[in-house]
Amino acid sequence: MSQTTPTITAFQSSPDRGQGLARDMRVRWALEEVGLPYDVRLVSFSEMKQPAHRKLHPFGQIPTYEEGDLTLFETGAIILHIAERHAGLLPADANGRARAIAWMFASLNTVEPPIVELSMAFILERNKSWYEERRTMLVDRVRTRLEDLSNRLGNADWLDGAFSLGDLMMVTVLRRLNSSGLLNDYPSLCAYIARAEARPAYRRAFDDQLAVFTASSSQG
Ligand code: GTB
Repeated sequence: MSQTTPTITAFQSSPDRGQGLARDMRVRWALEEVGLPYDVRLVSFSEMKQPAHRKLHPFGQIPTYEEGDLTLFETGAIILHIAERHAGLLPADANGRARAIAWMFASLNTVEPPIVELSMAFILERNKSWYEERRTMLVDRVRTRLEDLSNRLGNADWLDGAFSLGDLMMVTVLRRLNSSGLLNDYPSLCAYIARAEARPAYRRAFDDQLAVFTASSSQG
């Protein structure tokens, strides 16, 4: 069966300055894990809101995924699509697959929301008089998730047996806390992230998105 080379979209100039925190990183990493070559179309913030891009992504965001006559948005859907068609991100047995998918949803629905809320509060509310009080509450919510995740991971390498799309998504979610210092209290989670970042597929994806940022910043 011939495989159409997929095209994803990514920020022309990522606000994270190439730290691999924008969500195209997840898709790049998944594609690298399964060994599928891909093209990248870079879009500016204004292009993202134009009708042409909104046809691909109703909310005017990145990443999108185009493969033949299929267009997808939402990183969870994109990564599941890749994992279902190519070996490397899901276990062979049906129950193991279901559990790996549950971990992917847990990363997106249970762990990511409080992390995003904390970072959005910093971006949008840090000059408000009540910010410190709100931050304390948001940090507590994040810590609750980190504590529970750390307890479940224990000394294991990955969340449920072999590395899966659940780990891939969870690690990209946790990395958003890098600059907060909150991860430092959870050595097993730090080791988990480091283990994932040492994977050759992760390195290739990271280097590729960094090269995009480096090129965009050298163009002034
Ligand atoms: N739920 C969607 C998915 O998983 O695909 C969320 C997609 C999304 O949030 N896309 C963001 C976007 O396009 C980019 S990744 N934003 C532009 C807009 O909404 O107008 C979010 C992101 C952006 C920047 C950083 N950073 O600088 O650290 C981190 C994460």
